[in-house]
Amino acid sequence: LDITWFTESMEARQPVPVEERHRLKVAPKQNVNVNTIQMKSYACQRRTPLKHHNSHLTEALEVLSENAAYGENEGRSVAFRRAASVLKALPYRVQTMDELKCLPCLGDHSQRVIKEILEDGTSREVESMRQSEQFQAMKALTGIFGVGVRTADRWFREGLRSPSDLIRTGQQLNREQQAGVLYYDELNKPVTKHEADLIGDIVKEAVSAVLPGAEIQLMGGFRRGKELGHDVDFLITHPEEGKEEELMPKIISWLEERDLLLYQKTTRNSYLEKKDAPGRPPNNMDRFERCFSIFKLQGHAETTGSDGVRPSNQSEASYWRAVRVDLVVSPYSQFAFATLGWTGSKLFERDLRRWAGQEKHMSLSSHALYDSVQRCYVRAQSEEEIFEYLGLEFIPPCERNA
Ligand code: DCT
Ligand code: MG
Repeated sequence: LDITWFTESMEARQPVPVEERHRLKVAPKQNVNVNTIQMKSYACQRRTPLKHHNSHLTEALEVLSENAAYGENEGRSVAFRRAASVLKALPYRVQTMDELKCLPCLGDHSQRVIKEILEDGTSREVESMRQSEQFQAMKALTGIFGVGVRTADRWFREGLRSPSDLIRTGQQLNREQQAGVLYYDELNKPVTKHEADLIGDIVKEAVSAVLPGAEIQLMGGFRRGKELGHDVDFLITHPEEGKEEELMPKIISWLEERDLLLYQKTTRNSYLEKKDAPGRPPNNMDRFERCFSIFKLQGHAETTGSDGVRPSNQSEASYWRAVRVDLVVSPYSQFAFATLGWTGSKLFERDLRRWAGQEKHMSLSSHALYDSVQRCYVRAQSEEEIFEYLGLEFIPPCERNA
């Protein structure tokens, strides 16, 4: 999870859109069995596989989205992300602009860029953005654990461009950012599924040592079938409600005693149903007991250096790498909501909450679902039940890659 993120309040204030069913003719030459497909406008209504047919277009749109985020223009950033997401859900590779006519979420700017790529193979606007000093510096600086867009932008205006500039000029850094700079290269190297599984084994051992019977689940991108991620997310619970309270400090002590942590910051559970009234402005940050950490993953045949080779001065036994790990503890009664909320993708989650609010007059969080019409909380034991309450077809995790 990115620990610095944006608020959704602007979007939540927008008027309720009329849901449209967009029909699209599929070009017959592309070997798609159905001759019409429906593209729904909310990401949580669509099946979005991990591997899709339009990465040449979506990567460009995601650069535009990233750049808008660097400029703190969240609305614009989400708009480009939505456009990319629609293309990810298409069952074929787009070849002509005609095929896009009836698709939702494709604004003028996105269409312009898509047209350029279809005609010239590349978008000049996107390429020059990607090469720009500002884009590259913002990418490098926000790539530091603990650094958000605002801080990165301030540093950029002060002439700083990279983590080494921060060290050179002796910038004041908080504890998180110090760890971020120290382990910068490691943390920017993708985590493999294999490494995620190794960490999963360690977390399982820790959890079962301090609380027998506790359950642990791999979340985030790896639950959606990704082979690489920027971190590893775990959700922990216990079938006897209440047993999970104050579990995190015990897990952390177990890990620290074994020298398995390079950094950790634990926050306590601050969710109270009565206090966190559903009328509050939507905030996508949940309040579970959680730990943002950096694991010290000990040497293993596949945990190699950034060039794919284990550093020659380190034997297998002494080699280790730094990996970002998020641990979250949920009470059993909230586990289904926590599972849904921590599976992602971010856009899928965002649209689930938007769907709940705008189409169903409900308020969804990683803790609960509140029905504003009936004025009551809706309880659920599984993700399937939550989709059903929301009037949505169940989408399995591997198709939530919006
Ligand atoms: N999440 C969310 N809204 C956010 C950030 C996160 O709903 N603004 C949820 C969805 C995914 C989950 O938390 C974990 O977050 P990340 O680790 O940032 O995402 P990921 O999908 O696991 O991506 P990666 O593979 O890069 O870790
Ligand atoms: Mg993740």
